[in-house]
Amino acid sequence: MSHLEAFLKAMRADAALVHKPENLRWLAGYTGEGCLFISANRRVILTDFRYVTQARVQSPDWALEQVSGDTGYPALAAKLARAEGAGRLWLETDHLTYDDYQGFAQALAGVELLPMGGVPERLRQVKDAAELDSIRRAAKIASDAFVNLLPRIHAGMTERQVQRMLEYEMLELGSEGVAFETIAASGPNGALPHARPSDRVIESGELLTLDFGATVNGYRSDMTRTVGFGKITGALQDIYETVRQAQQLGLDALAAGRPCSEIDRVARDFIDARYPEAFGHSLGHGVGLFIHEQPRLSQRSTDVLVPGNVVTVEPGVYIPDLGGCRIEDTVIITADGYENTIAAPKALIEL
Ligand SMILES: [Mn+2]
Repeated sequence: MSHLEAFLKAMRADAALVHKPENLRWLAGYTGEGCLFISANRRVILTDFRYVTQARVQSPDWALEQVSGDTGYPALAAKLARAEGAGRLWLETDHLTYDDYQGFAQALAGVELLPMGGVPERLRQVKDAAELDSIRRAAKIASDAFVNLLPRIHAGMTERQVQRMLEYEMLELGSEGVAFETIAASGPNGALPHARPSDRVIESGELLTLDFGATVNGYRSDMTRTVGFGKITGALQDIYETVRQAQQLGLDALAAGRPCSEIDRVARDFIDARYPEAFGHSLGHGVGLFIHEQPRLSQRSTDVLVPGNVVTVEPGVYIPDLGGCRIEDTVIITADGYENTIAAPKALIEL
């Protein structure tokens, strides 16, 4: 079943307006601006002059409606909904601004507007073969870029210098861009899970956490490695070893049919016993066209893993003023376990 067929089935007889760029790509293969009108009988790309040719090439099976000075998106959507006799229209209320929503509500007076409620998000959880192939390629690019980077970085460089070299390497290896803003956190900055790279000079005896990803056909990879500079001893060495073991325990726990909350629990209990309060985020998340997708490996998740899920496993330990460590792979859930898309080593590297 194509993505569009699965979506139509989930929407039953209702019509939908789709705005998230990633969902435009997922449903129509279209990467320009605008939105989609989808009903049982019609699939239409609504866009402006700049994207008309692109839409025709990328989505030849879709009709096109062009906005103009007098006719904006709400008026076009209303015209299509009326022509289809749509009584109900699903909208991505978790994406539209309040003003956008008001505009559609006004133009679509008489049509019942419903929140799409995560329907595409639920359907995107299971990736097809082409999607898995793109994610594998994005993962290999990031992993290879990291391995290529190692002999070229050393104490005395800044976080930003390392970030630039890593991103350049991913682009050279074929990434369309970065999957998200690269994190490069050295020394005490490592205690901030989402530290922005700074001009801080990395010193010998410190850890550096690099969290980064590549993009292929819009699909992302996500990985984290923490590396040492000079000799890593004492508390930092213990932290690294704890995170490395917790990550392996999390990976070992992955299995189709297993609740996501259980996977999180296995890694969390191991860390909590050694570093209470030091692992304050969830173990992992789905990855695809968005860097953060369903399912989540977290205590609150009610999801159960199924083959075709793509999730990260990324425990961390963060100690204020001292530093931190996180290790992350992107993995594909299979019928008999998992496939790790990231090949880069995880033993402590001392550069
Ligand atoms: Mn991640």
